[in-house]
Amino acid sequence: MKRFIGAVAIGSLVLGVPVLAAEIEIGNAFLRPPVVAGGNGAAFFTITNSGPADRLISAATPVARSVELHTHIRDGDVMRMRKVDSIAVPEQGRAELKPGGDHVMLFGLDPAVTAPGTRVPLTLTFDRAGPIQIEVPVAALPAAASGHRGAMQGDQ
Ligand SMILES: [Cu+2]
Repeated sequence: MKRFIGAVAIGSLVLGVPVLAAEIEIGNAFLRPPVVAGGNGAAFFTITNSGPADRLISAATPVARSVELHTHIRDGDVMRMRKVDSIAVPEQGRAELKPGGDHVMLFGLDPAVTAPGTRVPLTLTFDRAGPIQIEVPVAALPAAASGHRGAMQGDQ
């Protein structure tokens, strides 16, 4: 396995493209649209890593005012969102971004891309694997969407 990874790394240098990204796979992606037009959305997905430990260090999209990596922390009885510098992806493991946990926060999402099924372009940049371009389909808002965290956590 180590020899295989070495070969991939050399290929990446020669080609000058992020061949290493093949070690990172993104699945189960969905975007929870803002409750209010022009508000904030959140993207969730599973990162599967077949290579060495890596970190998601940034995310970007042309259709939001700004994008941050977030997690939830417990503050007394309340779960609060916090910006984080990176989201760790273990070696030969996975990281799950899901409601109530880590997520990609999209501030001021363009109302033109919030209809269910719309595919929102998102560039994920990994410390080791480099940038990976994905498209995240917009999910329907949960019927009881009202900003309550309990409702959001049930929305998988
Ligand atoms: Cu957030």
